[in-house]
Amino acid sequence: MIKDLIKKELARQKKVINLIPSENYPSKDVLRALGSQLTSKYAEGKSHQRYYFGNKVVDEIEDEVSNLVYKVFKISPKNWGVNVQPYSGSIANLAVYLGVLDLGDRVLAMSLEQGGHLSHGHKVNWTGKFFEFQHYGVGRDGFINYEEILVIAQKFKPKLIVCGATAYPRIIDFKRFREIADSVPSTGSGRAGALMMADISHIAGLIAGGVHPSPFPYADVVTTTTQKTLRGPRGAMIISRKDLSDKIDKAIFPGLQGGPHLNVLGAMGVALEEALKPSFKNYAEQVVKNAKVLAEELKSLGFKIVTGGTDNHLILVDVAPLGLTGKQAGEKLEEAGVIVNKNMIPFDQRKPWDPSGIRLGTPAVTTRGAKEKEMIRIAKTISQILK
Ligand code: DSN
Repeated sequence: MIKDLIKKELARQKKVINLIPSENYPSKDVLRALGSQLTSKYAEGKSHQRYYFGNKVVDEIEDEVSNLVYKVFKISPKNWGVNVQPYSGSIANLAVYLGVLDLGDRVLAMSLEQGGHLSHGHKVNWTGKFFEFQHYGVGRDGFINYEEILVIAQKFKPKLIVCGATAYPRIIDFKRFREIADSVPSTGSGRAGALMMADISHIAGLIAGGVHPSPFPYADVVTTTTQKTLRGPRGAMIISRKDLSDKIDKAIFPGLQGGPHLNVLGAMGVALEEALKPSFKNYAEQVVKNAKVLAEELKSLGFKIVTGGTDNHLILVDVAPLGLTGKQAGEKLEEAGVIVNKNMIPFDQRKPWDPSGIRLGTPAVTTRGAKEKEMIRIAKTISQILK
């Protein structure tokens, strides 16, 4: 029975060391909200403008979740609109494109192969089919090369520049992206400058905890999932400049979605309340400290770390020098109870199904209380297993 399989999965989760950087363990309160009666209500439409009745309490919940978003990211409702209804990050990103662009418009984003995301216009993703994407990557050293992006942007003249990544271990310079977006020359039809969207799905919790710079002083739109470093349920949100938010809201509903998943929305609110506590700041700080120690320790054990280290919660390891592929390394680690994901490394000659790297992260183990001492043990364990 499914309930037995859920118990089995819980037992697995308790037994392993989870180093997947996009996973985390939400609190019991978040889980309770997810499993609450909120799941049974329909609330199509925006708060206070619903197509169903019986939504007085739900309106209060959605309003409060939005208020919490403003508080957590220290932004004002005067300048920003918040949509907490997207079912996932991919839908949120697609909704932004559909809201602010016309089909076929040009977008510049980070390539999946060098750290981006499928929904940043990969050719197998609908975002890549609906719009004309060009991609930037990283330099040979693994760092984003802003000069190169500037050159591409000047030539390509995108209407939107997307920044944000799923496999980039360094600080993202949002100010620099703003400058690049502002420098995009006119296309001839009068438009100069590009919109800037920051997909902060991986680092939202770090931004909330004050350990990564915020995109809000610079971006026009920010999207994020809520289940990663933010430690909430599987869901997403879009925060956009006031003059853009109406079109984006319409792209979510009725454009792409039906009724919001209110249990997720409630759970998101609980996670945001938790993110406002001083203990969350400590958590975010510890996530980064742990990642730095893990990277340093692996390096001292002879591992090849992309960019030589990390500024955030994740580490990319090139396992080719060990005579292994990412798939082989991941399988060996799983056999020993250490869970990672295989990942392309910049300029990888191998394919995504069996690339040259693995991606490690500290959000989940930090939630379980791991500190620097444990990270040193984990690095040694990884080394023993892979060597
Ligand atoms: N799949 C997520 C990750 O692991 O980074 C991004 O959607």
